[in-house]
Amino acid sequence: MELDYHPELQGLTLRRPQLKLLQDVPFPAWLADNWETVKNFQAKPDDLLIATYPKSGTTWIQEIVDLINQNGDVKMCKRAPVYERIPFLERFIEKSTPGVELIEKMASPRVMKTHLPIQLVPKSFWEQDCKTIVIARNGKDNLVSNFHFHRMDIVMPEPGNWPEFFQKFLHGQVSWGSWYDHVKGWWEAKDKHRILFLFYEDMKENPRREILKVAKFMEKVLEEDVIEKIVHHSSFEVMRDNPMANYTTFPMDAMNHNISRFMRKGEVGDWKNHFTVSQNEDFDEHYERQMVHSSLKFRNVL
Ligand code: PPS
Repeated sequence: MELDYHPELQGLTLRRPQLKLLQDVPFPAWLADNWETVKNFQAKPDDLLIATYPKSGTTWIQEIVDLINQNGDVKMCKRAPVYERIPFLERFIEKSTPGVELIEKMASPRVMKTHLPIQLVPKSFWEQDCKTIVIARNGKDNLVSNFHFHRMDIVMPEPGNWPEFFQKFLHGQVSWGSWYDHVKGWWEAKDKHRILFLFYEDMKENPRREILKVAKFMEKVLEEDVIEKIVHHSSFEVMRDNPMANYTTFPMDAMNHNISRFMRKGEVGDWKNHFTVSQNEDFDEHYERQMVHSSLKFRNVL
């Protein structure tokens, strides 16, 4: 594992943050405490925003977008870790450059990621009519991935044990709030702004088809051999073994891959290895109530 990419961060004594409410949505304290900076972020018209609920396939889309922008030049895509090539807008970690500052130093056209729910996205993105790529993942797998991520990433609040985290997730008492509100909010916004809405399950089913949708949205025309390269280099196995895509360049005292790898399984349906029969019934019943009025449909949920 690469450990010296961020010498300034080695030996940090990071403590897990508390959750703090911001307009009724819970966030890690490091974000809530820096909210004004995020809120006042100035977007530019050619900015591309990748917006997701955490653990929905954000990094996957980041890698694909960068591969498209670099016309499949894999070496160029290894110029820096993915979180520096495409910074996280609302990230504020002790001693490291805030996401906003990384973005401000970038040349246009800039690409950045956010996990913000639609109602909290800085208004400059809409004033500038920026494009946004959203990827959503079925709630059950999202819950499982989120649980393991909380275990390994110290900058996330304490997850508790599996049954505890399960309940917190269902009731939206986790960072970036309710999965239901988040996905429904972005789904409803998709016809009002320039938004491409993708599903993790579709990407798994046919990555080539979804990559072509992304390229079209970015107004890029790709040669056949470039498409092949992008499909290959954005596959789970290749990204898992690529230090510039798999977060192993991040200091171990922030993300501990011995507890759970960032690139953990990358599958659809892993929830079946975690949910008890009664948890599954609880989830389905809750899901039904939350989603009854929405036209948003996920596969592999029930
Ligand atoms: S984060 O921290 O919110 O940015 O995480 P995010 O990137 O959204 O989600 C991480 C999960 O996505 C899986 N992943 C992939 N799946 C399939 N193919 C590719 N290429 C890929 N890249 C990342 C990653 O393994 C996490 O899911 P789980 O289920 O935990 O394995």
